[in-house]
Amino acid sequence: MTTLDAVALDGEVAVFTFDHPPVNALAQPVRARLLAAIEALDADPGVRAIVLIGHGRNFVAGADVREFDRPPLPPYLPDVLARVEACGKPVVAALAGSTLGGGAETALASHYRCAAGDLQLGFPEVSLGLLPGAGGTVRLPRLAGWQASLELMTSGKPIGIDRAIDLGIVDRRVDGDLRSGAVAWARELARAGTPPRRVLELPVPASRPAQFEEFLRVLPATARRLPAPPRIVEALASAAMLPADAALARARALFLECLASTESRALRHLFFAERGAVPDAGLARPVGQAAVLGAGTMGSGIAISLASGGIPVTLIEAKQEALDAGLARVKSAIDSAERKGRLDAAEAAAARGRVQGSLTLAAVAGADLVIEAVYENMAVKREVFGRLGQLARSGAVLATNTSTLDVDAIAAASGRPADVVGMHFFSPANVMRLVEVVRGRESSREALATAHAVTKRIGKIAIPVGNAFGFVGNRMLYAYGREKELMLLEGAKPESIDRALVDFGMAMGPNAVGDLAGLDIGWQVRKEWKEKPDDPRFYRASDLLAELGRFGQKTGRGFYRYDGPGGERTPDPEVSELIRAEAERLGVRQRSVEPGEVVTRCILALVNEGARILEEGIAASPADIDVIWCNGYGFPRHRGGPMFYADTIGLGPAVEAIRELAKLHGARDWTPAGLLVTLAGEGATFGSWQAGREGARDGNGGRQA
Ligand code: T1G
Repeated sequence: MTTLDAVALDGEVAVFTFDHPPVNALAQPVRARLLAAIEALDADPGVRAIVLIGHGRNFVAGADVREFDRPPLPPYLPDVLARVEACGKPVVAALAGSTLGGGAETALASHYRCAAGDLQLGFPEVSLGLLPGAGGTVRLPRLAGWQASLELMTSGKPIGIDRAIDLGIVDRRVDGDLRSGAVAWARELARAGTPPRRVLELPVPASRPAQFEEFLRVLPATARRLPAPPRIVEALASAAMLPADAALARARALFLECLASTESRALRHLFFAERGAVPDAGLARPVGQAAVLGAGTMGSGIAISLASGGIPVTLIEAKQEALDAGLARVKSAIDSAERKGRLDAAEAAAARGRVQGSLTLAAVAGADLVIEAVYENMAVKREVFGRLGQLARSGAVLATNTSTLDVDAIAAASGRPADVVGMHFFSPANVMRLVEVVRGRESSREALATAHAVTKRIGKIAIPVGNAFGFVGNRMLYAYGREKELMLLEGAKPESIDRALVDFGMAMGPNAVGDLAGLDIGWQVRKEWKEKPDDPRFYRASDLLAELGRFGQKTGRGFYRYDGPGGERTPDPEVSELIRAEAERLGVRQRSVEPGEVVTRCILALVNEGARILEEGIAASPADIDVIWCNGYGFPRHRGGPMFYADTIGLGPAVEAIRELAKLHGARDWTPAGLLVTLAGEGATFGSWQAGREGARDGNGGRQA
């Protein structure tokens, strides 16, 4: 597309269209086209006003994030936007859909802004470890004030048209055709001789220097520790204190500091890793109706996700009271989503209307997709799939939500294993965005593609995994947990282990997570787990507490006590005493365990197990493992996931550290994975290894399901 292609004349009004699929990102060619167009139109006597508009449903979703990992190419966005603002004729930005980051900054550099009702305007740079680097921190406050600018840029959350108008960012709403509405307004401005209104020339709103320190102080500690949020506040404070040019230069310098940070590289890595294409998308079968077996916590959570995602669902249970409880959970979750504005009234009503209950398994007959979420027991699941294989219509996809059991054994019971896949949702299923889509030995590409497509359709992230004990996430969790359990026996307190990992960035410590999920769950799984390591210390602390009925939050006691007035979590010295006695019985000498050791052992256990999983092909890429751990297990996003993190510490040092741990704790758990040793030996990274494989694969046809 040439500059001329991007420009159309409508009388004395020129319309520049951003047309760069899929989201009109401001890639280098787009920036060059915009700059050339503005210079040409500004000099063209026949043009008296300019409209900027996006092709398709979005205005502009920001800079092209892919370019941030390459050497920067001119023209640079700040310069392009300075030229837009300097234009001698009114520039009207016609906004719709995603108007984000550099797209919002382009709107602010324009002289007037109108928008359609579906506007989503925001500054999501912070979620990429960045800050608005093209003048947004200097222009936005001149329209919206300091507080709103601080909130918009540190939260990254978009706002709708009403709020954008209230804040003075958008001047007017256009109902009906946005383009003709914008052109009409631009013509009106031109004929009225209305001069350009440059935001940088607007007065700087009054501010209190303390205002910025105060805002920083109330930011969550986790945000304050990251590079971007404090720099956003500093860039805004500079805009309050310095002349515009100096403030723009300061913001650019802070932007470049963020861009070079490991945290931003990690977040950009996850941005693209979470947006992988649906494998074999063309093979996916249509899903107009779904059924969920089991209305427990997982089943009802899955039903909520399907219904909120637009898919009618029948929730099936054996007993009336269980069904009623499940339907009540569905209703209250949709009600709360409406209260919190995640669904508007119409969407909430539609979602409620899509859920119905049934007490007969035969109700699956009308479903294109059946998701089983019954009790985690092989015999129970095989019995259910035996009947499902008979009752479900041919071509229907049969998914099991098992988190640890053998999908092939379950599939075999159905008599139609090609239609069977695993769809491993994470609790709470209506909140957690991750689904491990498990390919069984005989799962068909159609069935897998259907599971991936439905997962994306309901707004979740589908990651393909192989059928092995614990698939990817839980298998790595066992290695991570193995180390924390050993350190408990070696003398570390549950709360100090959790503190060390939370300080590393984990959303929650493993002992608190155990109490939340219920220590009885893992205990049951381990009792059925035939191949578990033959080591009396293996998960001995958790099993001991479970044997004593300390299941965690659900019994008021687990690794912590929850029986205080507010039910808040408090350390329980009795637990350390119970574990000390058990350690003595097992002959484990207790000692002090430093936080650094906790992090090293738990995180390297993840990395090493992740490498083994890649060797076995249970995960398709290191990036997939990172997405699983950041979306399913609370691994810190600013560290990019376990495999990306390993690349940041270096695979050589990681292998050395693992070999040191082998000397201290034995080679059984601490033999470095072959892949890790190979890559370390080559001075390579998981990232370069993946890129090499993708390069080879793209040579022969994309991501395997
Ligand atoms: N750059 C490059 N590719 C992008 C992109 C971007 N900004 N946004 C989306 N894509 C690709 C994405 O990888 C996927 O590709 C496809 O578009 C569809 O995306 C200077 C520094 C706009 C709300 O952070 O939030 O501006 O997988 O699956 O669900 O100050 O994409 O098909 O090959 O997400 O409809 C700030 C990021 C950049 C917005 C659409 N902007 N994008 O959601 O589709 S930094 C952002 C989104 C910046 C300035 C700073 C969402 C969306 P593929 P998708 P979607």
